[in-house]
Amino acid sequence: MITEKTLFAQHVEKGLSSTQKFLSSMYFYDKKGEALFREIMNLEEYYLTDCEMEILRVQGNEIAKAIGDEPLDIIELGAGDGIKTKELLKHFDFENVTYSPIDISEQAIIDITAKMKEWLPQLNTKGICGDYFKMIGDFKSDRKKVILFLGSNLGNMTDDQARGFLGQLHQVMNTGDSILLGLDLIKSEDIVLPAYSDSKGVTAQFNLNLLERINRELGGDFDTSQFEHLATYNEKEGIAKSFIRSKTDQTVIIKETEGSYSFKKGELIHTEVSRKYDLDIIRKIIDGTSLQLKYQFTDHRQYFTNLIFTKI
Ligand code: AVI
Repeated sequence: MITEKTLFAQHVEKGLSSTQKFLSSMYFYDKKGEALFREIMNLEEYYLTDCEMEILRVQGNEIAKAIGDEPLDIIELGAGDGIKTKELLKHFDFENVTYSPIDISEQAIIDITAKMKEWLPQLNTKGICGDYFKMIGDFKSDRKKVILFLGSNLGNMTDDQARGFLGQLHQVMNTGDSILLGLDLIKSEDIVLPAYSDSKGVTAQFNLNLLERINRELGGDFDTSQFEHLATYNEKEGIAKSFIRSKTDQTVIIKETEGSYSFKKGELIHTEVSRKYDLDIIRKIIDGTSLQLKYQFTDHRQYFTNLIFTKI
């Protein structure tokens, strides 16, 4: 059986043996990483959460109307803490909707289901644990589906990965089903860069936790004080990138991969992309699917957008 641990070990082995070292941001989210991400979402500099919250709070009623008042199954991919989703769900007729958060983590589903039942007791909430596409494909209902993918989570994929993801998603949707996508918009460096390089150093801890996770789970001997967080942003392409930089020449041993990995002073491990969008970029990504952009909502500063696509 291939366990998550061996997949993680294989990934680390591949990423740290490459000429341009990399590790996937997918592995940020262990227990400590999830807690650090919650802290990031509360930072002044991390504008994304506030912007999307404003859209859902101020325009939630219009978004709900745009989605329609027929019986609906609202399915959320990677629901997080549910605070933003609650703002949207409030605007639906609870007699007519069900809410199903889907997550690979059982604990995440237990937590979000319990919270939603406490916040909106009249809403029929049924959490689902498993793989997004399989679970949506297996979802038995003859109602229209609305899939929520908020928080600019799509932005942690390359454009090719995002194309593949939305392509697969549209294949498990029926005609008339919709997606509500939350995306961070391209804007200037003075706004984006501090969001990924905050003054309290929480993002740095979040990034370096990846090395700590390798130490904890794979028997690595990273001295994390000898590495530092680096964030970059290229406004022209609209992509923020995170790296871990080695402060010195050093060698690290990882028991589980049975390997040793050398780092030169200044050498980078690429850990994350956080893509920022405009309508042209997102149109190119959905090109070739039968998803049609129907509505666009933005916050008052036009930093963030929530888009509704319908499968035609
Ligand atoms: C989850 N994701 C959309 C966040 C982002 O903005 O890329 C993760 C994150 N990375 C650093 N700060 C937040």
